[in-house]
Amino acid sequence: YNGQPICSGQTNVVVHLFEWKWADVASECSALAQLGYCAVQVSPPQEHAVLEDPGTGLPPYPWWQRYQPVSYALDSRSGSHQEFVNMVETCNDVGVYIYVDAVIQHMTGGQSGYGSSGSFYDGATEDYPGVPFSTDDFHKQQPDECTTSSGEIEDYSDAQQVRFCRLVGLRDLRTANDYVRDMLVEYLNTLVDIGVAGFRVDACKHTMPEDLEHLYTNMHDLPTRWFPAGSRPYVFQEVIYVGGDEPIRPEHYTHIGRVTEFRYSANIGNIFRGWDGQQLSYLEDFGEGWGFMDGLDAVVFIDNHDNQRGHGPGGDSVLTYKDDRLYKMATAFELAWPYGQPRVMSSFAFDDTEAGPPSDGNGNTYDVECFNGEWVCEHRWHQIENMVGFHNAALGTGMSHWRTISDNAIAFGREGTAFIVINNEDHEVSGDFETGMPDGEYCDVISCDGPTPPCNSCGSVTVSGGNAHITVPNDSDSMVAIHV
Ligand code: QV4
Repeated sequence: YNGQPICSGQTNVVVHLFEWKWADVASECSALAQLGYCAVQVSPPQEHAVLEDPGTGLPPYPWWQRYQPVSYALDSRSGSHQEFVNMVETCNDVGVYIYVDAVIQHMTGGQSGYGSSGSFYDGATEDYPGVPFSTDDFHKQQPDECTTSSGEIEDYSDAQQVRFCRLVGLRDLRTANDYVRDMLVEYLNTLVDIGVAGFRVDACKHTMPEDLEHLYTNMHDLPTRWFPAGSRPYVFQEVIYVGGDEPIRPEHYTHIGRVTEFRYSANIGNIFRGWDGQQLSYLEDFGEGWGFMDGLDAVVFIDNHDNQRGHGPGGDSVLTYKDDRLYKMATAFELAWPYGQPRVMSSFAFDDTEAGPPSDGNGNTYDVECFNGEWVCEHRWHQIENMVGFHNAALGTGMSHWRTISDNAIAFGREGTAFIVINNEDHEVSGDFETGMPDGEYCDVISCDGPTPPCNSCGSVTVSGGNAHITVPNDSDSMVAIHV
């Protein structure tokens, strides 16, 4: 395992097109290629529970029904098997790869019904004929497995419970069992053979690292139709850690794949909000300097589909599209800063934290139409999409030319490839900056369409002797960014 994301060309930026249908992802891929995105994280593609009536006070067809697998048929709220294949092929052909959200640690909650592909299931008796899995394939309340009387995870400071009891009632697979492993490997390999290049693996904290390692090492090489012979699927793992004395740490998983760095998300929210005594100047050593994992092991993000809506721990400070000005600044920082593999969130608008994506009364998801008030498409916000170009131009260089202008205004460069000023003060900032950039004129990618002059009715920066005079207003963007 080498931790290198599978991307085509000089980029490593992932966009999570949360709850998009496969046909809409396919249509988006040529634009994503143009903008320099590496890959799309898609919602779980396997057959899932269909929760028309999930319980009192809950909306029909919540987004999280997709985290309750019924079988590994590729037939979900996002579309059919054939639509999934079409998406992977279309995107691979333009060099934008698909990373699948793999839900492999559990099946459904305790209800029974029919899944999105029509398979019957009964969570109460742990019967999933669509796989098939039956009760022997699930952890039991016994001394070497789940030790709580409820059968639930009750205490995250007890690693045994976290691995062998149920996460919010979800039927907990015996992932050390050969048959269970075979079924999971078969699912993953079906995806790899279609051309899926990577995986976001769900709920890894709840599975032993050796069980995950078995799955990863038994995956096929990526198909040579698109990838060099011998290419291995890319893996990053969801292990939430935001501090405290939990015994299970991200570092227990970094030898087998990258891991999501949730401390990044929680702390960047505090910094930009100015909570907890935080300020922008403290970003100077953001990353390992803050006790985060090695940046080469980390996947970083401002928000994810859970913490943007209060699911999972540590979400209070998290910035979302709802805080648009701070969100643009934080995402620009994420894409400008050389720590971790960046992921950009693309949300649907919500008030109800449990509600599913924009859809009709039968839970059929609507086609994506960016900026229509329902599909937020942060990844197409001008300031964010242009920072993907900045990120890629600077990829492989270190941070340089740091300058603390004031507590909440900072500037830094990327060893002569790029330079950014971020102003989170309540007034304009202005100054002469040593940028390290080659002399010449650059267009500000925050206000312009691209980096190359002429900068028609947008900001331009002239570098002379490596220095530039830059003024950054306190407005809805509050940034200036240039790159080669
Ligand atoms: C309820 C009760 C339980 C009870 C159970 C009875 O709360 O106490 O035992 O009924 O059956 C939904 C409901 C939840 C319900 C459960 C089972 O919200 O109330 O339990 O279904 O019916 C998503 C959502 C969950 C959702 C789940 C399955 O966030 O709310 O649960 O999907 O539909 C921890 C983990 C971390 C996890 C994070 C949310 O360490 O791994 O919590 N994050 C990932 C995903 C997340 C997903 C899951 C894991 C599960 O990112 O989206 O949970 O696949 O931190």
